Amino acid sequence: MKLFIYHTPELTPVDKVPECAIAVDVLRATSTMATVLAAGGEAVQVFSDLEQLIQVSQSWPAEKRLLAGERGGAKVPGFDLGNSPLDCTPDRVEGRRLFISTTNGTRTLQRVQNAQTVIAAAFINRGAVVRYLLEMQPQTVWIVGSGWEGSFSLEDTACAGAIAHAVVEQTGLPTDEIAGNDEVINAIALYSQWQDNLLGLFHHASHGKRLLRLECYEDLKYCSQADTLDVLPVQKEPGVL
Ligand code: 3SL
Repeated sequence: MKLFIYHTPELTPVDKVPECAIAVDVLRATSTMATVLAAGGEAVQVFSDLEQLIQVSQSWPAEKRLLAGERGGAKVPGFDLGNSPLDCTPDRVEGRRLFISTTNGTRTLQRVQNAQTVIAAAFINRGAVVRYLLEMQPQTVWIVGSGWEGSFSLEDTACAGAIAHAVVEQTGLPTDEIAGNDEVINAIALYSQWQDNLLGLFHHASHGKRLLRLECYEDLKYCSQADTLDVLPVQKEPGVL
């Protein structure tokens, strides 16, 4: 198995498709998706465009759908939910499909949707993702951070590093054998430095600071927990997990 880490979706090669692509948007899209599915959501369907989301969701029974929209960290007016994983309680999401559009995370999933297997990962479900990799042994794995509007974000690269770190540890293989690009070495180093204080890392991250200004401290705290949900959000059809 070779792992390749890309800090943003824009950095992924355009002429290749990996066997397995893992989209990461720790703050907060992939954390929210994992939470919805762990809470009994029927599925999560992702959109980059809000108008398209509204149109497609209308073909779904009203009592079986939830519309989640975030722009700039804030809830889109008129939508049921923003992008806080803490709003995705079982009583709210069970049996319902979440139609979601966020600034960066949903774009990452769309960018890699042609891979044979597409997974959404965050710190909270890192263990389930690593277990999948070790069981299925895909040859080529891309771990793609969402960043913020095309630029690097600390928390996504640290999460990519957390996945790579666990693969190295649990296979016992040398890092150089697992690493398909230099970003893997770099991301493992970042994660290793902060693994005991992920919430502290989020306080340094520009998007962490943005969310703190929006009074989302509890979201940061929730998303900084590692391996709390045993859920593997895997794509069933393009754009649907
Ligand atoms: O960029 C995204 O996709 C979102 O996760 C951003 S936010 O955390 O909802 O602000």
